[in-house]
Amino acid sequence: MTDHAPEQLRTGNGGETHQVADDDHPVLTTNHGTPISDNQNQLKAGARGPVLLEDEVYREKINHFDHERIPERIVHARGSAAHGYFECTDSLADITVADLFQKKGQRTEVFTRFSTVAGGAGSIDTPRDVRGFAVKFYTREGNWDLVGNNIPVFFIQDAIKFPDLIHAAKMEADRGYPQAATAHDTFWDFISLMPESTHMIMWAMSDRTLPRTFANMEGFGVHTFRLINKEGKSTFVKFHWKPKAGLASTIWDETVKIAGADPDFQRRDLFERIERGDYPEWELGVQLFDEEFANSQPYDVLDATKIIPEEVLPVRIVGKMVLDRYPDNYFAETEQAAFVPSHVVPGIGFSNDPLLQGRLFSYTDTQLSRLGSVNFHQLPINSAKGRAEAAGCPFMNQQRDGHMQMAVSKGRANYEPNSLANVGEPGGAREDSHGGYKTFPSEEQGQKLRVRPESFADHYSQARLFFRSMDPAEQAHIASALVFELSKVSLEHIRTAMMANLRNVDETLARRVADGLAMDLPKASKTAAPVLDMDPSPALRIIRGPREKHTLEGRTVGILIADGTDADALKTLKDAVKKAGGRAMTISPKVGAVPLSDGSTVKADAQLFGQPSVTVDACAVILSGEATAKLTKEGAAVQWVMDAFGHLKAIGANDEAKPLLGKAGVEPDAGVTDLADFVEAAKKRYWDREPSVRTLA
Ligand code: HDE
Repeated sequence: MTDHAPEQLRTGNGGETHQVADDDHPVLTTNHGTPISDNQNQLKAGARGPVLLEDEVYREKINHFDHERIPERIVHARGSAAHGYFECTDSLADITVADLFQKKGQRTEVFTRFSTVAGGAGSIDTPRDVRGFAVKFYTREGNWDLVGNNIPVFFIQDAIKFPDLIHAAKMEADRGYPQAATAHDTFWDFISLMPESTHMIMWAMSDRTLPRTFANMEGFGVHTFRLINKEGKSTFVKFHWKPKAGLASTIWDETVKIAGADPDFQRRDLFERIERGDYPEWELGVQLFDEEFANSQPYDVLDATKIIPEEVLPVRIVGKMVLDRYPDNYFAETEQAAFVPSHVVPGIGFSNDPLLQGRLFSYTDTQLSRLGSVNFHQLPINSAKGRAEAAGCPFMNQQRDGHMQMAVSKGRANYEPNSLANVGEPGGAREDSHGGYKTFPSEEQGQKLRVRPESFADHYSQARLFFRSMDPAEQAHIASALVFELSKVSLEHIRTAMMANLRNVDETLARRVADGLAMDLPKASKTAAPVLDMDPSPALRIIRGPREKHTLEGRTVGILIADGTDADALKTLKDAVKKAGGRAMTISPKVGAVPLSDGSTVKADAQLFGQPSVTVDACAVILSGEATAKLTKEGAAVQWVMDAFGHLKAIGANDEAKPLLGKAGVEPDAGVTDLADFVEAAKKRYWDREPSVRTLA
């Protein structure tokens, strides 16, 4: 043995390649910088001997690996994020001193994380769930975290109920399921006993919780915040994000199938959009109001279960956000990002909303157990970018030490006031009574009480407002979602209690759901305040609403091809899709090389069995007669077309392919076209088709 070359000994008998450092490959080192001579074998006492404890190279490597996972977020565990910028498009300098809103054209870096709420980090992208919409603005005056959702209201009014809500929503305590789903007893038990959640339930059962992609979602700050100007005047504000790509959702059946076909559907979409330069973009809007307006509304603006309808108070657009860079490393950035709503900057303040006030404590606390250190602000993704006059020095204070301290603070002075710190040393930092953060000095007085204000008592008027503002197709989706979710509730009394609450929202809704469940309607539950008939707000619609966009921009057209597909027809269609701003994806039973009619071959972008039509926005079929005959006997091809029809998508086909459409049960309507009319037709879904393909409640 001893006369073997050392290389052979190291790589063992598997013949693995032993790669060594050279001019192109730097030397591998331990975390402490020691060069490593062998990354293939543990240190042993003899070639076949026991492993030695002194092997620091192995111990460091495995020790680090053992701790590669950190506790996932207790809520919003599954998330995807991107970097980008915010640009001020309309100055708010008269309303706030916040640096990012001062000048038109001024840009501020952002990091934005989207998430689901209930599922674990490894769960699917597309459950029926609220989506988190958290934006970290790295302003020159510190970081501002606007930690919102894609729904403008919340389930509860007081933060003390949050652990109860989340325990009820997540998998059940004894059986450990269902994952990422609200269709189970404990969720509906809690909801049925918390009438304040009814408005949010209308949103949760609507298409809002089935967004097509992140780029198709609105975002909301939810709470009332304050903006504060130079004179110290406060203006109340609600924040809105409006997607440039327009609002778009999926059909429930489609969502369920996406979950199986591609659990990472939305994460992949975000990555691929950015890769191809199709950057997701939102406008930032504000609803600005004063105390007088607040007092004139039939609800309390401090109650996070209420909206201010856009028709009552328009949204003023003040900026835009563009996400143009995917993180380099998922863990370092997306996972370690810490969003903290109490992180605001001069010019932005809080209202007394008891849900917001409770959040101001929770988020820093949660980072301590998740990221494990009071120094979580030093991680690059969380680190402030620094004040304009001290670029490169993101924070300055006398705080010291703690787990994972990254900074090497110089000087003796770690207290303030002091007379010892030299210029430039953090110990020399002092307060700024002019430019420093100032809390708005609102007048507060009253007894110390645990009480809900009377003005929070109306739990149904806005639930009714939401339901009655919906398009008939959306109302049918809400009723059907309630039937589905309540049909998964096994305890009769929970369903009955829910139905009693629904009667206060809208009698027709309650009747439709009761019919769908084949149950009698119970008596309506008692309300704590009269239920009002507020004016409907069409701005709340997705379907046939003001923000449903008919476009191919940012959307994908799947083109089913096979051996013998007409080369000209394929080229013409691909060009037309591209010209309309869309992405053409060829899908074929075999991907490697598809021979076309003119003798050329083309590589398909995806294989039929792995790319069901739920993953694309519109479907074209270009097949030869021979291929059509084969594919009418191929379940995946028939299902591809059948699902496209059932999910109300446009379907375009050449004449030879039409038998496949016939086999899939496609009936003629405005969305079923020849190839020539297809691109125009592909810009929308065909809601009128729905009653012919499924029975809705
Ligand atoms: Fe959160 N929430 N939340 N939440 N929340 C967290 O913080 C909490 C609420 C929201 O991408 C946690 O870092 C309480 C409303 C988003 O990392 C935790 C209450 C809204 C994210 C927490 C609420 C949100 C979180 C878990 C009741 C919309 C993900 C991990 C008062 C306005 C941010 C973490 C990201 C995350 C607490 C309610 C949005 C436990 C106590 C309302 C988008 O601190």
